[in-house]
Amino acid sequence: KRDVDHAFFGQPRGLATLAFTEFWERFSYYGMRAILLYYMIASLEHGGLAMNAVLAASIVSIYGSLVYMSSVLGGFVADRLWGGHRTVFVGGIFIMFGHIALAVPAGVPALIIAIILIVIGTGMLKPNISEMVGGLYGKDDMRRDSGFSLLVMGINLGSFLSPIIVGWLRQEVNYHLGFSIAAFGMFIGLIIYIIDGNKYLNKEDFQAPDPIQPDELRPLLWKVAGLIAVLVIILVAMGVTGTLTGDGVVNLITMIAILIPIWYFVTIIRSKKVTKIERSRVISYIPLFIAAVFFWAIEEQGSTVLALFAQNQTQLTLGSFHIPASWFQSLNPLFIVVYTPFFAWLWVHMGKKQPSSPKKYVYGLIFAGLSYFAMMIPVGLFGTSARVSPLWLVLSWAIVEIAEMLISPVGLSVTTKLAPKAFKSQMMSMWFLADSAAQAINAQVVKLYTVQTEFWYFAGIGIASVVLAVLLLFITPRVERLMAGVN
Ligand code: LEU
Repeated sequence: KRDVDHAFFGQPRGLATLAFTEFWERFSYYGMRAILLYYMIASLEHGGLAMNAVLAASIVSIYGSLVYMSSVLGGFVADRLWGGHRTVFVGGIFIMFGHIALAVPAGVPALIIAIILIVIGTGMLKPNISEMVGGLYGKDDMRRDSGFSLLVMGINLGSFLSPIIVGWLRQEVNYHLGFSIAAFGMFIGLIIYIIDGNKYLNKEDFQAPDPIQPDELRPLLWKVAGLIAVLVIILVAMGVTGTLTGDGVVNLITMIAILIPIWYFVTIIRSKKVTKIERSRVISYIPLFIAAVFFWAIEEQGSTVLALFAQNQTQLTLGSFHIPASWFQSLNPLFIVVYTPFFAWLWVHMGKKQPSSPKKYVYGLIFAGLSYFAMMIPVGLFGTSARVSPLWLVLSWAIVEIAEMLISPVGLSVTTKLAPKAFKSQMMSMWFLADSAAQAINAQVVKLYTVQTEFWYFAGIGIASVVLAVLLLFITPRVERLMAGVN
């Protein structure tokens, strides 16, 4: 009999199933995202929607914010209704139909439907894939960290390949063929998931770990009804006051994305189910959360601000070859794939002498700031009307991805370690909520970005990041104490 528990690079065979599904999901997400901004701002005769660039960048940000905000919903459905297996499957179907909506040339209505479907679908799929990967390993299984590294490799291989393929197709044919390849990617992911899933996934993933009890149903429905009522009242009020515009909705979502994590923190810290030490750990997580928000804000601007820079201010012709601007989106995952083995080696090599998690965050914020300082150089040297070498963008991404290595895997692991027993999945959501809040803030911040303000835009955000790093460094000893034994 084959040893299913060690069949994939010495890892459980289920890891391959989950990593491949996630590969295709990220392929579709980042492929679509690589051309979405360009689709919105391209003129009608070039097959676009002829939107203003700032509004388009704002919408891309708010879309990203919602995609990670909905992980809260996905966690709830898996924990309390369906279990992870079914939730992921249904999520994948939503995502696929979202991309199909964009594959048909139906303008803004199709865009809105696609965004809604992909937001719901990704929320159901992505956090539960991570959760199920964690579930493949026993508590003391030493393979756990390398299992997650392989998942990250899958994510980034998908994110790397898709802007190249999807971006090339949009350049050579049109946007809609690009979007349909994204749909096709998710379709392949689902097929693999169905064929393999039944055989190799944990039996526990086939039912909800904490199903809703009949007596909980009523209060829950009331809560949901209340939330919907509040939302409707707000929307009506916006309609009456004439603020129910694209911009108004963006502002509303920004506020919600900032309020949700605050509400989570308050609920967890005040809960009676949390012990004293656990509470101290959650408090130590607040500055780390803020730092993560700041880092993701810079990182996620790669697909808005830097994407605009790639299209408008970068030399894209190499002889007779025209580089699709969307190809720059592959730099982020490319550097992750290249750096990950080095950092894995580095932490093992440094062993106990390696910096604590808060210190790694400090260094991460400094590199994030440096990546924006790097963008000031070409703008300062050549002005904003010149087209500069693509290598400046390569340099900026090479630097920001060092930051990602210091914050993303570290943050994921410290989030789970600082989680109180009673709030494990909420803390997991918190990790995605950091990115969600970041992109919600970006939806506002990108409004300051114009070609005229560009130099100071990069300067301001870069300096802010370094200042935040210094502040975090100052309170690091206190944060470490609050972490109570976790490092
Ligand atoms: N680049 C990451 C991913 O696609 C972002 C996430 C951790 C918010 O998985």
